[in-house]
Order: sequence, then structure tokens, then C-alpha cells
Amino acid sequence: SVASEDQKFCLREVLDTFKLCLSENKEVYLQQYVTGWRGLVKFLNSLGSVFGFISKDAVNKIQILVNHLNGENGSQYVTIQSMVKYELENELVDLTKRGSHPESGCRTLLRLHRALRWLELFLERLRTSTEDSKTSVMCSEAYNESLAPHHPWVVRKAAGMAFCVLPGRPAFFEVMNVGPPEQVVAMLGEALPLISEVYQITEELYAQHNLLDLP
Ligand code: 1PX
Repeated sequence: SVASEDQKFCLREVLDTFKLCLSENKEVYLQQYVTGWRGLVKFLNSLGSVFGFISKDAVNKIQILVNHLNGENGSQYVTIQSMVKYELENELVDLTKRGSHPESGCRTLLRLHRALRWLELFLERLRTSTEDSKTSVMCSEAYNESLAPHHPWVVRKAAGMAFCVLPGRPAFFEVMNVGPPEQVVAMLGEALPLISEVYQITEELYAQHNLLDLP
């Protein structure tokens, strides 16, 4: 039935939401960015409870951004660009050490932004992988090149342990629910340039404002 198809998880739809993030003049809509992350978390949850500590942190950060979006200054949070401008002009960001703004949109989004780089690297490896490639290896390589340098030892250790129980490539492709492997590869080929663009635009914005190391 239509209803049961609705509930079926499909990664294509999740990755499509990142397409909707980009405005005509290449700004990034926060609402769509958050929606994209919600879908990814749903996917992560479907992989099992071992990933609970990861999705819990992601949900936490998503919720902080949603609160900003729904807050009384929500109109300042329409795009990542407007958020950065608003929070900086109003001194709502802890720039050098943690202080009175531990939940700024800027520092919170930075964590998801780094995780988006992990996603980009992991999906690119999946796209170019062969039948006997190991998801755990692709995942940890992507992690080491993106998030790991920002995480303390204990988090890196826990992440490494979780990666070890990732399903193998065939089962992983199944859960993605996109179709046969050729279709997964094609879908990734279409989705990746957009994820990459959202990442690059955010990266440049943060670099311009010296926000890449926010505590
Ligand atoms: C087909 C592929 C789709 C896969 C979708 C998977 C979505 C993954 C979502 C990961 C979101 C991770 C957000 C992490 C943010 C973060 O870096 N937080 C740390 C710093 O925050 P703080 O507020 O303290 O400055 C925080 O310490 C994090 C703790 C949790 C552990 C984070 C490990 C991240 C591993 C990412 C790889 C996910 C592996 C999924 C396997 C498919």
C-alpha cells in the first residue's frame, strides 16, 4: 500500500533534501539542512542501537538548531549566512573558549558541518567501492580524515568500535533501499556533488569569519 511505502526508508530522499538547502544565490537554508540531518539520523538508527551514542549527539545538536529556528529570533536563522551574521554582530558566539554561549548556532552547526565532510568522504568511498570492500574500513578512513582530529581519545575509541559492527557492503546497500548496486552508485553520483557544494559553501563562510575552531 501507499502507506507502507511511505514508511519505508529510502536514502535517496534523504540525500535529496540537501539539494533543497541551496538558495538561488548559493546560501544554505538551515531548515532544509536540519531536515537532511534528521533523515540521516533515522538511517543511522535503523542500523542498530550500537550507534545510539552517535545519533543521540546528532539529535541533540539538531534540536539546538531547531530551537533557534523556532525561537523569537527565528527569522535571523533562515540561512547559515544570516545566522553567522546575526550571532556575530550580537556577540552570541563563544569565540575562543567556552563561556556564556555553549549552544550558539555557529558552534553547534560546525559539529554537523564536520560530520557532513565525513558523510561526503564515506559516500564517495561507497560509490567507488567494489563487492569485497569493507564498510568498516571505508567508514573509519572517512572518519580519520574528518571528525577524528576534533574528537578526544575516548570518542575516537568508541566510534572505532561501532564501525566494526557496521553491516557489510551488500547488507548496507539493502538498508539504503535505493535498488540494486548499480542504482546505488548512480544515486550517489548524483547526490555527492550537492552535498559537496553545501559543505564547501559552509566551509568558506566559516573560514572567512574565522569560525573553524569554535570551542
Ligand atoms: C549511507 C550513509 C548514511 C549514513 C548516515 C549516518 C549519519 C551519521 C550521523 C553522524 C552525526 C555525528 C555528529 C557528531 C557531531 C560531533 O562531532 N560531536 C562531538 C563534539 O560535540 P561537542 O558538543 O562535545 O563539541 C561529540 O563529542 C560527539 C560524540 C558522539 C560520537 C561521534 C562519532 C561520530 C562518528 C560519525 C560516523 C557515523 C557512523 C555511521 C555509520 C554509517
